[in-house]
Amino acid sequence: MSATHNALIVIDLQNDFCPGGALAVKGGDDIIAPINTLMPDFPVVVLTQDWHPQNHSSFADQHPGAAPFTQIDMPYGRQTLWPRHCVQGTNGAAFHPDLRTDPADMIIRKGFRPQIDSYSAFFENDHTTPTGLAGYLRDRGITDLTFVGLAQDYCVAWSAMDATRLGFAARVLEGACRAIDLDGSLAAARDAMRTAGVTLEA
Ligand code: VGL
Ligand code: ZN
Repeated sequence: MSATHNALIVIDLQNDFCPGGALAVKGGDDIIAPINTLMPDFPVVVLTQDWHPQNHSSFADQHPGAAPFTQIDMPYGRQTLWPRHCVQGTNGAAFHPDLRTDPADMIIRKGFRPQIDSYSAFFENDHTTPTGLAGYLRDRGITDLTFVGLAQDYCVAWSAMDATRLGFAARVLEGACRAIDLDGSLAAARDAMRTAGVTLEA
């Protein structure tokens, strides 16, 4: 895997997505040691960080009467409402303390605009507004991406599907991901990823 055109993309390994966090993913911290072990195999390592302002529109508490894990219509499409999580500068938004961050060449933040969510590392949820990650990877000659992290059925899946749409080869190491699995969202995401040409590996 040390071929110079490969990058490891570690999605949202932050305290709020790990047990005890505001939007905890079951077993989210189980994948940290394996991910740390993978890092030296890749010439480029990128970490993403969900990074929301206090008044982010994906928070259920910004919509009077709305409960977390329900959906609303936003100008860019359907949006699931989440418990308040990964607020900029809080401990919940920090990387899990066991995650190695020194090997990362690049840390990209997303979801910082109040009016739009950003699951993907490449585009906000309008599928149009870029984060800049594609340009960074292309400038570095990267063609093949390996995705790990949280949550497999949201930010990992949306990132991997955008990667194939952008012309990168994309694979997801499922053993190094954990899912929220809301109403069958993991099965749906796995089907959608396969249809998009993402390789799912154990
Ligand atoms: C995520 C829901 C809300 C994720 C981020 O990292 O998968 N999910 N914000
Ligand atoms: Zn979020």
